[in-house]
This record gives sequence, structure tokens and C-alpha cells, in this order.
Amino acid sequence: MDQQEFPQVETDKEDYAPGETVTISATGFELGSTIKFEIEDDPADPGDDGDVDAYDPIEVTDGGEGDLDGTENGQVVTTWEVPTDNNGTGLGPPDALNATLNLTATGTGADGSFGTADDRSATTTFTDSFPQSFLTTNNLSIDEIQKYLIVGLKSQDNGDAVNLQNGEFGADRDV
Ligand SMILES: [Ca+2]
Ligand SMILES: [Ca+2]
Ligand SMILES: [Ca+2]
Ligand SMILES: [Ca+2]
Repeated sequence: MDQQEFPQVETDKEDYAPGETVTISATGFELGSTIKFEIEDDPADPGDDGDVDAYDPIEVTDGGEGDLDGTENGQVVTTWEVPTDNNGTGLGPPDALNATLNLTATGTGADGSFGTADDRSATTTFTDSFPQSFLTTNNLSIDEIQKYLIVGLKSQDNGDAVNLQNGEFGADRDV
């Protein structure tokens, strides 16, 4: 490795809820290289939908458009939104709900190409849980949690509820 930093990838939190934004940082990669971020459900823990989902890869060049740190420094910062539905249908249990997700960042290395000997990669994991705070602070039952997904808080204590069994939006619901 000579003087180079060891490549690493990390997320800003360990656990997220559906619809949350994951901020991803990859560091210690070759200056100006392109990094591909691949996210998929862990086959051993694919979530409530039962599918091992693989999500669209994200490719960002260090210092290029989409690199949120805006400079060529061997680090790429990007974001990924946790799914709110199943397989893009707009319905059903979110793809990653209660799953463990594996995140792999692969850098092209100095040659600018994937699939060659100087590629380098790093991995990490994170999870997508139903927010525990809903359970504890709102005194909801597990039955209710399994039946409804609260997709957005409109105010301090009110949100839209989706019935996970038929995919319909319910009326505004106190949560
Ligand atoms: Ca950068
Ligand atoms: Ca899944
Ligand atoms: Ca799915
Ligand atoms: Ca390469």
C-alpha cells in the first residue's frame, strides 16, 4: 500500500427508516478516480418483503459532478434514499424494511477503468428498521406497526398512514 491510505466506506448512521437519506463517504481512494457504490440486501437478512433486493448502483467521480465534497481529494461523498415501497410499485412493504444492507464501494484506481488489477474496494453495512421511537413514544402495538407504515410526519404528531395489507393510504392518523 506504500503511503496510501487504506480505502474505507462509511455511512453517517448505522440505522435508518424508510425514506431517510443515507450520506455515504468513501475515503482513501485514488485521487480523481471514479467510485461505484453498490447496495443490496444481505441475503441472510433481506427484510420484511422477503426479496434480496439489489439497488441501482451509483457512480461518482472524485471531484466531479455528484461528489458532494466538491474537491479532488481521494474522498467521494454521495447520498442514497432508503426505499419506501416494494420493487418500485408504490405499494407494499419497503424493499429494505428490517433488512441489513451491504454497501460496497469500488474505485477504478489510477487507470480510470473498472475490472483491472488496481481496482480497490471497501465495504460496510447498515440497517433499515422501523423507528423504535414510534413504538415507545406513541404507545403503538406491534400489530399496528405491521399493518401500517407511517410515511411522513406532517406535524409533530400527525402523518399519512399506508395500510401495508392493501397498499391504500389511510386518512391522516395520529401517531
Ligand atoms: Ca472528493
Ligand atoms: Ca428486501
Ligand atoms: Ca423488494
Ligand atoms: Ca482499475
